[in-house]
Amino acid sequence: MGTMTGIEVDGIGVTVPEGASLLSAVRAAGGELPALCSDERLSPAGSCRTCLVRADGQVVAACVTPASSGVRVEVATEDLRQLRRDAVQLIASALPSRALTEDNPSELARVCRSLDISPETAQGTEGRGADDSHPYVHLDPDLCIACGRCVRMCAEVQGTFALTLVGRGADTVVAPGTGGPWAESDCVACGGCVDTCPTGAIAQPGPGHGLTSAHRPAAIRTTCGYCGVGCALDVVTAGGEVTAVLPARDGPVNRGHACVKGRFAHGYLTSPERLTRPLLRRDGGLEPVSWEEALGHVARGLRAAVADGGADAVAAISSARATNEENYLVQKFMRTAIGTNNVDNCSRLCHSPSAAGLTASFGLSGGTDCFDDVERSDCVLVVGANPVEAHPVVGARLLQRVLRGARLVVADPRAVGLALHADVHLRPRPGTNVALFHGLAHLLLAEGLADENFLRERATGLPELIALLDDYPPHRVAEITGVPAEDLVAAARLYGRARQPAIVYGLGVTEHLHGTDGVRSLANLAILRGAVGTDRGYGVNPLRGQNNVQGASDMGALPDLLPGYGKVTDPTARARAEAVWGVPVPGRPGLRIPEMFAAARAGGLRALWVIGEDVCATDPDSDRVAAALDACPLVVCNELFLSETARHADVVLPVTSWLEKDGTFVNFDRRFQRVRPAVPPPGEARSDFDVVHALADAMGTDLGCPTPADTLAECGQVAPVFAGLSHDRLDREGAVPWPCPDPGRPGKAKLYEERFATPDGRAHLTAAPYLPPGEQPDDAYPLVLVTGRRWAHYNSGSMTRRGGNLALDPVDFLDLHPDDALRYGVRDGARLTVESRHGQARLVARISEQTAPGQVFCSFHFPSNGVNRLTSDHGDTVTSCPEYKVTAVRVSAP
Ligand SMILES: Nc1nc2c(c(=O)[nH]1)N[C@H]1C(S)=C(S)[C@@H](COP(=O)(O)OP(=O)(O)OC[C@H]3O[C@@H](n4cnc5c(=O)[nH]c(N)nc54)[C@H](O)[C@@H]3O)O[C@H]1N2
Ligand SMILES: Nc1nc2c(c(=O)[nH]1)N[C@H]1C(S)=C(S)[C@@H](COP(=O)(O)OP(=O)(O)OC[C@H]3O[C@@H](n4cnc5c(=O)[nH]c(N)nc54)[C@H](O)[C@@H]3O)O[C@H]1N2
Ligand SMILES: [Mo]
Repeated sequence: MGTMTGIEVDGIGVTVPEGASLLSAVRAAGGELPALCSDERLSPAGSCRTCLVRADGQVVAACVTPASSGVRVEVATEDLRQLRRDAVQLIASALPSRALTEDNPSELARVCRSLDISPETAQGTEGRGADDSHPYVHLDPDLCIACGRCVRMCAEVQGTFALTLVGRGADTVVAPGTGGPWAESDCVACGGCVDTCPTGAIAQPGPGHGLTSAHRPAAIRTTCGYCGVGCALDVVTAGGEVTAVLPARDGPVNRGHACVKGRFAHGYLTSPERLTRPLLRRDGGLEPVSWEEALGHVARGLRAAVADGGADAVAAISSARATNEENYLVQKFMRTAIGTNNVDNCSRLCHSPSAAGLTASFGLSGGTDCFDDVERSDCVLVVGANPVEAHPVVGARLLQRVLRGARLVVADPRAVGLALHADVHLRPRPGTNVALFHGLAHLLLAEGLADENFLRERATGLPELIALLDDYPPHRVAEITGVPAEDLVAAARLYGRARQPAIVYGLGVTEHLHGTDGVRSLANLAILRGAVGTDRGYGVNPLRGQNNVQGASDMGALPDLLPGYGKVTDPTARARAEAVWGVPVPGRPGLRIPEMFAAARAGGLRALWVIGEDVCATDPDSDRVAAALDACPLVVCNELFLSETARHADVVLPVTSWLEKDGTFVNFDRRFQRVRPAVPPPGEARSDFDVVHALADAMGTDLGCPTPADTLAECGQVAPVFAGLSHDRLDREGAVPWPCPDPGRPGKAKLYEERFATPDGRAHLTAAPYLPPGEQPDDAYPLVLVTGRRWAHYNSGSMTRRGGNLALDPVDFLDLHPDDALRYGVRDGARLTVESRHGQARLVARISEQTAPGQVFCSFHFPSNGVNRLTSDHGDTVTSCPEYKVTAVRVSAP
């Protein structure tokens, strides 16, 4: 806690943090001041002169005057009131009358009402012309008061610098920096300008027009259901529909910020394509039926599958989009009602190598530090992650840290996002991370930058690693990775000499043939530096992907692990679950997702329940996934939409999404947060929670856990690391990280301060050699395709393609370097056929230097284009995570 300062406001003593402004001191003392150019999220501007007070006799703008010790502030005297009123009146008088209509929710209109400034004051003219080119952000320049809050929000919080003030004097207004219409600007629709604008000059169209996080009607607090950042959002509704989704200023991770998905991409809720009734396959087609009939069919099918092939002939893919409670219930259903460990989740496709690698190196399956700490680091190493697009609120916080002086090393083959701000940008060939990390480790040791005490007292494996690193001098690593030796040296020095370095990484590390080796050899760097489990750094932190992929795994929706990561092969862990569940738990690990498909194709898997994962679109080598589903006698799919997978199902069950359900999610830095229903489900859709219960009912079993709150409580009995968590506690405290064994004590945000959670209490260095990726280019397939994310769409795109985001990013591009465009005769914008050894896709060429020569990049957000027909079934040798990041392809333009 910082030092406090005592001051006096209208004769009453108040204490505020040192450095606070008079404005915040007055507000802390319960006083009200208009402050039209001020927002607590931004640096003060002091330009509007509406927050005038007297400090030790001088009239000053409270927002820019520091509350220095002992100062006497006058606020409520009549002359000051008049001065403030005059200032507001002057601003309001320049605006057209619509600025002050009676029910106007804008900050200016409210301030005018509180100061008894009549609506007739607004006498300004119209005529600057509106810009409604963008689906989510409309500009009405006639309402602009040039306070600059939007410009500062875009620069100081979001870091996009898309806005500027243009014109002179009274004609100054905000405009996109690129000059043209808003839709063609650099805006990434984070909604920051909309949320800070005090007049409604920048506002979202539709019923949420003019609502902001400062002034809104009653709202439901929930946690975003897109990516794993875990933004706290306030959902305003009317008549059972969402009016606006606003960023919560007290959100522990987002702190009043959000992105284009959480903030605006809720149009899918009311899409006419939403599933509202169960569907059953009859005579080849899917037909609407009652819940009773659908569930009866599934129950009979599951019984038949068990009768024909035993319990292991049934499998379930649980959903990282769904809540903890839903995932807990799914794995409990599979383990107790069916009697199999055949349950997995999309962590398999994503960060399973993180789970395996971090557990092997440090002991627990999660990031080592909390993001608030990572943000304090003086040198961040961002590896194979593109947070500016994939975790925008984290990307924005990292960018601000870098703009304020932290050093940044980015390791990514592409020149995107944070790479543009990096001190050193390492561009390894896709699939060569292990060599890259060993090269850095070699240099840390060679330059004497390792922490010898830490290595002696808290780590093992050093001699083996030293022996291995002999093979990774900079020139050899440069040959393997394509990264110049001097860049390696510069990066090793930045990371090695920093006071408190931090590592943040993504799928560019995990989605490889040797993804787990990648995670472990990256963890080596933090161990060598003693920058994990100490105050000398902030560890190794995966940017987990889905809203609840951490939680789905925490809850035991995994074939080898029970809730809380007890191994199914460990009799003690099983006994703990059995004591709570009252039935024996099978001791043999179940099938992983790719093994489920293989078993289905081979005829051994007789029923597959797919909950919220579009496996036919997002799993690799998708023609073979579809073949697996077609070979399986019963495929059941819980979905919001008729996804590619649902089209192959025998029964489709309509379910609710995050804005319609109750429970909890765990975000990327291990925080549990509440999810609350804001709108009712469409038609007959039910939550996955209710569907699992209803199916258990139809099978004649009772899973217990009648409510989500009871479910989390039961999970705490099975898994001691969650025993201190409950819905009540989260309702009171907001966010609580695990491990959290005790209801009376805080969870642990930073891990391993006393000891590592490995059996010997030490951090384990690995000495895994570099091995090449599973796919190599050749004459027939000369290019390396990397797949990943784009900012406006989310995974299969099932939600983001149904709403305004489609207008922001309407087609799927293949990025290729100008040299390759020339070599293969490809024009910008040409329709391309892309072929791999596994299949074919159709994309639109975009020529850019973001990708290196010989490499191409695309997303997988438009399943109909068939990107995952291209990707192979190679998987991480430890966890089977697909090698999505390396596929040899060729392109042709017809
Ligand atoms: N807008 C948006 N946000 C999302 C998602 C989305 O679909 N859209 N999905 C969510 C999910 S499920 C996840 S898991 C996360 C993923 O978030 P990220 O991990 O950030 O996502 P990606 O874009 O798949 O991959 C990250 C980077 O890895 C780089 N890369 C590829 N190969 C290599 C390599 O060999 N070495 C190195 N060093 N880098 C490499 C790629 O160029 C890419 O820029 O995002 C989440 N957030
Ligand atoms: N080529 C390539 N492919 C990839 C990747 C890559 O980098 N490259 N990344 C992989 C990664 S990291 C991941 S995580 C996967 C993601 O792949 P998926 O999990 O398949 O993708 P999503 O679109 O997030 O969600 C799947 C489905 O869940 C539905 N849904 C949403 N909310 C709910 C809910 O609450 N309940 C239920 N029952 N359904 C719901 C959506 O409508 C959607 O159809 O994709 C993988 N595929
Ligand atoms: Mo993911």
